[in-house]
Amino acid sequence: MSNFDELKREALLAIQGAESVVRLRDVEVKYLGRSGRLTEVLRGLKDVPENERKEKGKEANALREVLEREIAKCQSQLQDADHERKLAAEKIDITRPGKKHHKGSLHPLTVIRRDIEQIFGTMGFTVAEGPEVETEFYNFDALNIPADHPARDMWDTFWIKGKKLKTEGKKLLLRTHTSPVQVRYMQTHTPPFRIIAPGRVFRYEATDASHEIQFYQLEGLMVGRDISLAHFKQVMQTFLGTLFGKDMNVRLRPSYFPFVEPGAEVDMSCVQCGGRGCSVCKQTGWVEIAGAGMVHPHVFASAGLNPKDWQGFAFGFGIDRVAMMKYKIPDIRMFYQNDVRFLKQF
Ligand code: YSA
Repeated sequence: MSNFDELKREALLAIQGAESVVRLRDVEVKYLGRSGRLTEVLRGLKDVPENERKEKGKEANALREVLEREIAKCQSQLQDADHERKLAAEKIDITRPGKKHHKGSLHPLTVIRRDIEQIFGTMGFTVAEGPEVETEFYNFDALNIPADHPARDMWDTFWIKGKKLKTEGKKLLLRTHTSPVQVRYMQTHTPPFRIIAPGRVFRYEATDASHEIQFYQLEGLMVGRDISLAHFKQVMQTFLGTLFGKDMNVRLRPSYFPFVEPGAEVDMSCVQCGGRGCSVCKQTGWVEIAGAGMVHPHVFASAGLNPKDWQGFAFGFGIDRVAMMKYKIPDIRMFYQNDVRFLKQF
């Protein structure tokens, strides 16, 4: 059976010479595939004289088994070698410095708004909201500022041209303060209540280090049977003391807003110099932080509440200005420039 010996020798050489799994597969196809050399031999057995056929068939099958076994053995060796090579190539050097993944962060105005909401939350205040596109009625009239009132000049307004609200026949505007939320809330809720209303407001003003044309305010309102300015001062003291530290002092100065009587301006001791006097507080030791007062009877009336039954205080401050003091930021415009170098510090 020199044919079989020759075939075996040739096939074994080819198997041992295969340097990869792919090459080995080629060898397998060449000898054992459907048109492979040994397969052809097996197929040709039908033409072999009958007395030899059995013997040749046996030998051919034995050769097939040998080749299959050798191929399997060689395949497993090649796979092991492949695996080893891969492991060596992909070896992880755990001493190398890692890749830094930059994490996004909340905007400083969001951080401070959440902190402020949390502090007022501990005093029982809930959060209310109102629309940024407001009617002249809620932004002015309902707050005791009729069309011909000189106090309208206190707020430089972006009016929305050509739009009228059918129900009230009043012009639309971008709200100049969050005070309209007071009226909207009182119209739909029965006292006693205490709310804060943070939100975006708009003013037609020239910008500088402390003025933006759009910024954030936070309105506060507390109404009950016997709420007084003494309650207000304590609420402010607690709020500012928690946000800026226990040494913070608060004072009220008489002021004027059409929607409160009496009206007040709230000052806090300067965080920059601790009240000793510096350029931030213009050497006074105090920084103005909010407008406030006792809700005017006309405002109660325009919200449908009887001013003889209810009294309360309201206040409003600029969230941006509070954030500037808290984080010692010199220019309000930095909040809106989207400079990642600035934003990623928070
Ligand atoms: C007063 C009495 C109340 O009972 C209730 C609320 C108020 C506040 C009133 N609605 C108001 O808007 N007053 S204000 O015109 O003096 O603005 C309040 C605060 O907004 C200011 O103290 C300041 O912190 C901030 N602010 C005003 N104009 C700004 C500004 N912040 C940034 N850019 C501007 N252009």
